[in-house]
Amino acid sequence: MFKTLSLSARAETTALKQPKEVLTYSRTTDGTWNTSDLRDSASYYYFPDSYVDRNYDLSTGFKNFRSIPEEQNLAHFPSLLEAIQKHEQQTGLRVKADIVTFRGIMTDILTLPLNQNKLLNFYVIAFDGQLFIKHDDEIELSRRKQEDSASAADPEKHRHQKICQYSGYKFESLVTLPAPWANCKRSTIESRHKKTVSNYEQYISVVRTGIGKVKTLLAGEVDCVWNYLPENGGLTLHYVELKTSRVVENANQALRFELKLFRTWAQCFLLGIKHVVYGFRDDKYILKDVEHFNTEEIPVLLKENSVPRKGQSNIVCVDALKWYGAVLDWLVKNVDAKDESKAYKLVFDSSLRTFTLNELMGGENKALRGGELLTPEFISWRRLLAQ
Ligand code: 0WD
Ligand code: CA
Repeated sequence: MFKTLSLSARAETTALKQPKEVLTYSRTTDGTWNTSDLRDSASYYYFPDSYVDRNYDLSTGFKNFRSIPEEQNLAHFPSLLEAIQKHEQQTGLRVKADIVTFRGIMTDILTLPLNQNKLLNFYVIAFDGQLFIKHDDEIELSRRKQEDSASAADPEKHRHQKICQYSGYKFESLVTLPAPWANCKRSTIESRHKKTVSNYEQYISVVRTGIGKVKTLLAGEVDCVWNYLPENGGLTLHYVELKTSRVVENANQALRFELKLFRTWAQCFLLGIKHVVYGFRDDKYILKDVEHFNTEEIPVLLKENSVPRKGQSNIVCVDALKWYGAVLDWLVKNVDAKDESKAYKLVFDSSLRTFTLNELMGGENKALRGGELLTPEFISWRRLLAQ
């Protein structure tokens, strides 16, 4: 089987569901996953405006960065499925969704109309009436290695790129606290700039949401909490996405920033995250400014406040949503959620400007159902639940 969807496809309506957090889980400082639903592993935003005058250097500590190896930093299905299973064991019900996947995959699809050079490669399988989608990790890893070795040819540039990457994590560790402000010691707050930076810890929120008739269950990394976490309901409205960017000084940089802001909007919109905080650094990695955006105001900013784009129209978020709606609709129509004998590759090829869905004929189906995506534990659990 071979099906295609043109990049010009748009859904007629984009009826949206308010995202609702179902569960959370986390990656700990040693890189292991804690799939018990522990909200206390979240960190909290605290960075008063006046702290900007302190001219923090976001490259400080670069040499001591505790950086998780790339092979361990892939979107990890076994831990997601374990967390879902624990949640279902508590409720006694299967989570309702047509598609279960990581938010990053959906961000790639949603932003595709404005990022058409991107190559996308995902696996899709149906299990227990739901579709599960994951990255092709091999392609993802080799793409990253290639990018890295290409830039390694110019050591200075390579170092700059590495420090820029680091500065994002440094910014996170500078503006967050391990607990709400009132529960932190003054010394914890004031020594944050000296802390060793690590990207091992992650807090993942799993959210039920959807577009049109398609219901999704998306797992995404959340950076921190804005103020406090309510007992129940509206949790994602209290989350923050942290970003860093170079200070914007000319029209070209403004254009690039708009595209970044668009991608950030997509990322936050999908999980229902309300707050975005950008740290702006100069070429010497000094933090010059910190700006807060409400996710819902970003589409208005992009539409009305846009820098002229050469021969291109403004960034229209609702158009991207119509595309996203069309893709999900097409997927659930073309993959039979009850047919567990098949596996598919979902590929976007920029030269053809189409998505293709190919049925895989090799050993992929067996591998994906034997640990590469589904785990034996999760399969047994769902069989038990269905009885
Ligand atoms: O390529 C990787 N290493 C990826 C890892 C790609 C996509 C996801 N992931 C992992 C994440 O680390 C997390 O454990 O999957 C899980 C869920 O992620 P998600 O929320 O679906 O991923 P996404 O929305 O793409 O990115 C969220 C964060 C990033 O934050 P920023 O502020 O940079 O968007 O996941 C991390 C990163 O912290 N992340 C990556 N880290 C290193 N290399 C990468 C990457 N290529 N992609 C995402
Ligand atoms: Ca972030």
